This record gives sequence, C-alpha cells and structure tokens, in this order.
Amino acid sequence: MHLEAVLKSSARHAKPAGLTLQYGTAGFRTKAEHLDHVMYRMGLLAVLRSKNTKSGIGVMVTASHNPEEDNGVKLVDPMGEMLAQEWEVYATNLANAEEHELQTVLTNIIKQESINMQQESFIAIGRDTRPSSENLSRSVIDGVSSLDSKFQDYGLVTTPQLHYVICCRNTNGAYGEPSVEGYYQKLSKAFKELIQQAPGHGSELGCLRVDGANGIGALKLKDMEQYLQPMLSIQFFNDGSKGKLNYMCGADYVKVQQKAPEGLDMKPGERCCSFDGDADRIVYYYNDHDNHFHLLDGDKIATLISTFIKELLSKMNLNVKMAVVQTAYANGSSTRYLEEVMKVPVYCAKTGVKHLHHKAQEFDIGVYFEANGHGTALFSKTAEDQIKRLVHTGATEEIRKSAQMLENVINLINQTVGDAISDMLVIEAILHLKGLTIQKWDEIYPDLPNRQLKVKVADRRVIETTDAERRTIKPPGLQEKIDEIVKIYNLARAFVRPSGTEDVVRIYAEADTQVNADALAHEVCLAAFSLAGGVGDQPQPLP
Ligand code: 16G
Ligand code: MG
Repeated sequence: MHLEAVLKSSARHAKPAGLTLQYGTAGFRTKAEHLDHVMYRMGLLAVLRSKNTKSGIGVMVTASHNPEEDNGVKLVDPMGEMLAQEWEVYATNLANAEEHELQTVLTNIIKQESINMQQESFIAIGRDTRPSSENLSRSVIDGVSSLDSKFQDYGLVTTPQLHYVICCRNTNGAYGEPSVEGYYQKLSKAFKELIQQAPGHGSELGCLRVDGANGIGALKLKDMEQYLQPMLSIQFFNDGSKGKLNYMCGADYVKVQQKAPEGLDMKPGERCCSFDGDADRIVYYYNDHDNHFHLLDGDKIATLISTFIKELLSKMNLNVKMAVVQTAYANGSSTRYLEEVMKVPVYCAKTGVKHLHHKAQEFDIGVYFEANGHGTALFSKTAEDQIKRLVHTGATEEIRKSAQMLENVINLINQTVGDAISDMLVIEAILHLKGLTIQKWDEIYPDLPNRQLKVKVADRRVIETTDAERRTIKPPGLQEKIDEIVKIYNLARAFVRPSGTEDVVRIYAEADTQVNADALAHEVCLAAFSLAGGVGDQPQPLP
C-alpha cells in the first residue's frame, strides 16, 4: 500500500509528540490548538470508513457545549447515526500514532477491514461557528484529499443538519434532499401541515423565545425563519451577534444551573427554549407568576412526544410496539408517569446518544431522550409503512386524520439524531394541537427534586458500573454504602459514574425535597471520595 501522499501531507499537520487523546462519548474534544493532526487524520479515517461501507460519511467539526476555545470532531455513519463503536478504536489509534507509526496504523485498519482502496468514497464536512473551526475543517479536507476522495464542504451547519444530509445522500434522496435547503423545506412543510390539522385552536402559535447559545443553531434557525412564518414567530436571544459561544447561555448552562440564560428577560408564562452549541440539544423553560423558574428538560419532552404518539396510535387502533428509552439521569417521576399512567414501557440505556439510539431501534417506535435534552423518535420501516397506508385506507375519518398527523410527525422529526430545531418544531406543534400552554405541559407530572455533583479522583476508571450505570461493581463496598445512604431518604435514588467526557466522577441524587436531594448527593459524594480515591479537599455540603 503506497501512502506517500498521505505521509507527505501529514507532515503539515504534525502531531505534538506524546499527546494522547481518546475518541470519547461524542468524538474527540479538547483545546482547539491540539487538534490539527486529529482533524487531518479523521479526514483519512472517514475516507477508509466510506470505502468500507461503500457510502458517504460525515465529519463534523464541533465541541458542542464546551467553551469556545475548545473544539472537536465526530464522524457520522451512513444512515446518519454515530460512528460504529468498533471504529472508535481505530479513531483513537490513528489520532495517537506518532508520525513514524502512521503508515503502519493505516495499513492495519485497511487490512483488518479488508478495505478495497479502489472503491469510490465521499465525505461531507460541516462545522460550527467557533473561530477555530474553519481552519480545522480545512485540515479535515486535506486528509480527505490526500486519499483522493470526493467530498463536499457544507460549511457552517448544525450537527443534526450534517447527519440529515448524510442520510439523504445514502438513501438516494428517499429521506429528503441532501442539502440545508432541503432540510428547511422538508421540516417546514411537515410543520405547516401539522399545525393546520389543529381543531379550532387557530393557526398561529404566538411567540417563542429562543436562546441560540451564540452558536450555529441561532444562525440556521434565522435562515429557516422565513419558511415558518406566519405560523411561528421567534424572538432570538444570544444569536451570536455579540456574546461568546456557550458562555452563560445555551442548553447545558440552563440545565446545569437550573436558571435562565443571561440576556433573556422572561415575563411570567412566556415560552422559552435553549439550544446547545451545535444545536443537537434543547430544553424548554418558563417563569411562573411568582417568578419561579421551571425547567422542562429531556424527560418532559420525551413524555410530551410519546404521550402524543401513543394517543394517535390508539385512535388508529394500530398495535405497534412503542417504548421510551432514558438514562439513569431520567427523573424518577418521568419514568413512573410513563410506566404507570401512560402504560408505556421504559428502558434505561447507558449515557451517550449512541446507546439510547441503538436501544430505541429495537422497537417499532422508539422515543429516546437524555434528561439533558438530547433525543428524538425513531420509526421502523414497518411502522412507517403501516401509518402511511392508513392515511388513505383508514376505515374512518378519525383514523385517516390521526395517521396523517403521525406521518407529519415522522417527516418533522430528525430520525438520524437529536436535533434542537426539529425537536422544537415537534414540541411547538404538539402544544398547539393539544391546546397546551407551557405551564399545562409542565403540570403533567411534577419532577422530583434532584442534584448533580462531581468529584475528582486519582483515576476515575476505578469505578465500574453495571445495570446501565445505575449501580457500581467497583470499587468494593461503594454500592453497599450508597444503598445504605439511599435507604434513609424518601423517594430516593442515587448513582455514581465516571464521566465519559471529563476527568471527573459524576454523582446524581433525587429525593422528596430539595434539601434531601442535596444532602443525599453530598453523602454519596463523600462515599465516592473516600472509596474511589478522591483527590484535593473533601467535598463540602452545598451552602
Ligand atoms: C456527550 C454525549 C451526551 C452525554 C454526555 C455525557 C453525544 C452526542 N453526546 O456530550 O449524550 O450526555 O456526553 O457526558 O453522545 P459525561 O459522560 O461527561 O457525563
Ligand atoms: Mg451538542
């Protein structure tokens, strides 16, 4: 295998000696200045993956909700899903190979996967609005070009738009037109049709306040706004015209701080939402008449969407298997509501979109959301066909109408990955169709008070978990200690897991009151600190 051109170009993207990085939960992520070689090499890997799958592959340059100085890269597989886990190992090996090892590492991947280097390949490249992203995406293109691959630079796009484009290309347009324009058209058409099906609620949804995290989501939603008028009027905040990306704003800030972003003045009852830095996450919120802040996170969104779908299915007498997939972070109230009131089966997957996505694929209809606002709904081919058939052949007007609504939901939701813009439109449509205000949506079930903490330990790998991260099996004694503490509190639950993106151990606790949730989180934090090798000062209770 001759890789001279590759090695020659690689010299222009030299790896800082000794630097090691890992393809983590959502690709590589670190300070932007350490990523040039990683970008070049991910360009190479994308071409190998494309030849291997005989399909187009996506490369997205973004570090999502991380600070502006960071950057990162994730690869998108043929159907718009995240890179297959077996290939994450290749990605890590390739990123960490020293210059003189590069040829061997590449040759090994080619051999191991029996890649035909004569096979055509195609790469779609996208990037977020970080100042470093443009140069880094050029490095990706350098990698792609050094293997003589075809490519298209989509420039500034949201992560879900790139996933959408890849899926469209690889299904020969069956999923939609493979362009950002095609995305706007597909979604806005489904949205309009859905809104028009509202019985007697008028056809305008009023104003929605959107915090764009000063990122790509604001930019793209502004482009799309003309397609959504006059149905939805949007007031933009943190649109990138002055503030810094993700700084005191965005979905992650709002979820973690449990408060509104800077720069957004809310009057009681006003409907607001926040995107994250690459617009694949969304959370909603409002202030009540006593000016108390209320967050409607991924759990509330999953409940709204799955309840709506379930109601339509029952009107259609359609017996398909639907389930909701959550993670250990899902509020216990949401799980109870779904299982006990809505009678929807709920499954728990490990943290990280790829795990939820895979689990959701096992059902005819799988709705998945992480509490942090990352999620979507997946429809199997069989379910989709059945629904489409009923649009025309349904025995009653009600069946045909419900099927039509569900078909529009299918077209509106981005089935390739969680998508802030698409999820937002689905939520807006459902609220409108059901005549729900944001308060009424919030009142469907009350969240249990909860608290998240993190603690530094010498090596977070000493903690091993099982049961979708809900229990620890190592270090010895930790789970027993957690069980003992949890027993003292009412409606309580707690777990500890090593982060997949940061060098910390995370703690989650929920209980009947905020004081108890805080105390429980603190005690569990202390247990992890003492049994898993905490470093630095012992964690202090919340003030
Ligand atoms: C990544 C994941 C997100 C997950 C988070 C957990 C994707 C696209 N993103 O941001 O889903 O919730 O990691 O981080 O998969 P942690 O392991 O540090 O808690
Ligand atoms: Mg993101």
